[in-house]
Amino acid sequence: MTAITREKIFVTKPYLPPREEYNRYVDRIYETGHLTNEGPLVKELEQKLAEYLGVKNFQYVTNGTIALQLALKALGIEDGEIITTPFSYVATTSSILWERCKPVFVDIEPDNFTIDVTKIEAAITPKTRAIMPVHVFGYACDVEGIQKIADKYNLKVIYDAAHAFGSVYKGKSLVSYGDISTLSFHATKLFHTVEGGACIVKDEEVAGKLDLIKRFGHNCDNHYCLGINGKQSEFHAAMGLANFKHIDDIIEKRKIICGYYDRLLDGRLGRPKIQEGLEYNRAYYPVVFETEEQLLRAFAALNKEGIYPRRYFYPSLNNLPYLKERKVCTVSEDICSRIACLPLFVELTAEEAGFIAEIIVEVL
Ligand code: T4K
Repeated sequence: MTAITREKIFVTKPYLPPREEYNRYVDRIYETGHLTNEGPLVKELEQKLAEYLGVKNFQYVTNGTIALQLALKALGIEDGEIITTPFSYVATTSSILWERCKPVFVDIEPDNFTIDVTKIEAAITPKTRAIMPVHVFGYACDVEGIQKIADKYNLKVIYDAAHAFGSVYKGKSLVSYGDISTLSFHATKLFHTVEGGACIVKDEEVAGKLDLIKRFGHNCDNHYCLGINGKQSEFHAAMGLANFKHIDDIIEKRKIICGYYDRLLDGRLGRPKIQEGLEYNRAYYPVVFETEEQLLRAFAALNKEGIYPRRYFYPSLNNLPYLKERKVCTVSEDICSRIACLPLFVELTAEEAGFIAEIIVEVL
């Protein structure tokens, strides 16, 4: 194995646009003095992203967590049970708890780690208000199956689509499904605005409510309802606009790196199955080891070389220590103990991907 001297390699490295392109947007902020509160760059970014995703009622907000909280509030869900997945980043569960609702975990299906639609109905009670599935890693939930259940029981569907930017399912952006879909534009995401998020809202009236509550619930001196500050700044929008120009290139480069891993790992590790009809965005490169012990050995070997993959996601969220009730989710707990995401970012070279794969193969 060839040891190469290199900088540390983390699970991701945020894409940064050419400085002069970002500066051009920042110059506009300096010219107008409009820094936040629905400024022109926020509006321009909203319009561009809505067009790119082919959606209406696109609202750019502070981050992907507040997007989930705003979604619950805008749909009038202030208590009750929310059916959700245990296999996600903690924000999915914590946003539910923060809004004083109860997360009810339904296990995942082992093929692509999204909520197991066949187990949802059994979890519905008279207190169930909504389903909050996650298009985890950018893979598609069974959107048709989930909608059928939601219609049957009159439930709202909020997709945590934090990872789904750029994934297209059956010709439509994955974020166009559900009553509301939320996105994260955090620095670690394939498209980012440093911090940021969005809500894509189906119903016009709900969209109006969300728009109002994300800016304190008032228009000038007229106060209509309880609100919060979920607005986004012009500087964040500037980064988004500068990055947006490169989005196709970013996705293309990630595809190439995933291709290297696919070839070099050659089916030696478990990989999620891409659903028929899904054009996958390559938001992450998850791999499933045979055992947790094998994963830990691979991590030790990689860390020794300054390479830091991440245990996305661990632990299974049904085991969060601050939950009042424990529910067993066998599949999620098993996957969480054995899954990791390998480094994936535009600047990762073929040589580096090769080195990472080589270390893993040697451990296996
Ligand atoms: N729903 C889902 C399904 C989500 O995955 C997330 C967030 C949310 C909701 C909530 O969205 P936001 O409110 O965050 O918009 C990261 C992100 O902070 C988080 O946004 C993301 N999901 C989650 C999956 O990953 P950490 O704790 O792994 O971040 P951190 O700081 O350890 O970063 C990972 C690596 O990236 C670092 O080791 C180095 C590199 N890095 C990171 C940052 C922030 C850089 O090179 N530069 C940077 O600026 O959570």
